[in-house]
Amino acid sequence: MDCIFCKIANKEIPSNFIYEDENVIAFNDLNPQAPVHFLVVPKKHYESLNTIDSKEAFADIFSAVPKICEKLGVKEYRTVVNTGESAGQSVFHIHVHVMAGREFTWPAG
Ligand code: DGP
Repeated sequence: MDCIFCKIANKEIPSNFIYEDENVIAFNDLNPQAPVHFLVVPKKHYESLNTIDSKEAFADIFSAVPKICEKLGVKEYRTVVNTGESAGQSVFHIHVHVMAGREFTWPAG
């Protein structure tokens, strides 16, 4: 399967991880939308939120977010999970965007 985030997770593409544990990695977004903008990505390939098949996978991904934020000294942040093309998903390996360091508006664009 030709998946850029699988290649990053497998270290086929060198990347600076800001976090790694048994199941999850995090790295800075290539196209940052805020002073802090990183992605939390499971090592296992799931196309999107719609195809996650275990509570453990949800827990692994989302429990990493506050851990990483604490490590970075980030207390307030926006999390985004784009699901499907019309919602803005461009990489079809689930990831949580975590953005901080500026004011965010609502509704999201
Ligand atoms: P989304 O549009 O929600 O699927 O977000 C995909 C994000 O992934 C987008 O903000 C840009 C980022 N991205 C895509 N390819 C790479 C890459 O090779 N390295 C990094 N660090 N980020 C990437």
